[in-house]
Amino acid sequence: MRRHLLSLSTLGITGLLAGVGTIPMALAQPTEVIYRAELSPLNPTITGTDATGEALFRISGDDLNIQITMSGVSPLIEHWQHFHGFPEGDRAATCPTAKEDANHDGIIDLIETEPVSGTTMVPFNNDPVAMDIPQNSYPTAGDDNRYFYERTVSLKAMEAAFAKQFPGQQLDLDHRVVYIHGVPEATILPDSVASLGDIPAQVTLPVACGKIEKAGPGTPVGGELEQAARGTPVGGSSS
Ligand SMILES: [Cu+2]
Repeated sequence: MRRHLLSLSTLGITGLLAGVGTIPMALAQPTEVIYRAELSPLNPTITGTDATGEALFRISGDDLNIQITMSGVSPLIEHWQHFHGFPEGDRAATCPTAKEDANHDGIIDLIETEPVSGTTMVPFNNDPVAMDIPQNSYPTAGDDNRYFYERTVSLKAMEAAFAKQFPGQQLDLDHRVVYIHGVPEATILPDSVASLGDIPAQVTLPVACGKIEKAGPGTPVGGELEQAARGTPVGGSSS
């Protein structure tokens, strides 16, 4: 009987040790969390093209890697791009539909997006953490109507800058929407198209939007669109 008890406890300790042994192994592998937005065209009658693309947010340790791949955007101009959301409460932003064209001019301008999308929050320019929106370091599309944008920022620095600007809010990526803006300066827009302050409406006109969602395991990332936007020749010869 005594021997039996002893052997049980020995087994218990062995099992415990085996369990402890696996924990450091699991921690050693930093897990990547991925959020993704599929961007659909807005105001295609103005742009004359369907601006589509993908935004990816990869979080690994303190790295927040942001990649935005667009095609069908107006060429050779800078495209402002941000995530928008609600600065109060925990309401999730959504992309506008035709219903949001409040003044029925056939165009969804930036101001008309606010009831469903909230406000401009984080810029995807040279320095997202600076959170400086009206600034000319956004990506410029090539003459093939495409661009690829990528930045890696410190997640902690981004969260701190965000909390400072929007007290009580967290990044909450899956409550936000990504917007791509911009048509050429010469684009004629009716006076009914509103913008922000004295920024020309051509700069802020939304051309694509996508809701950010947490990507499940096995979600394809960096697909054909990204490859196409990078200009990788398909079946052709590289110079
Ligand atoms: Cu925006």
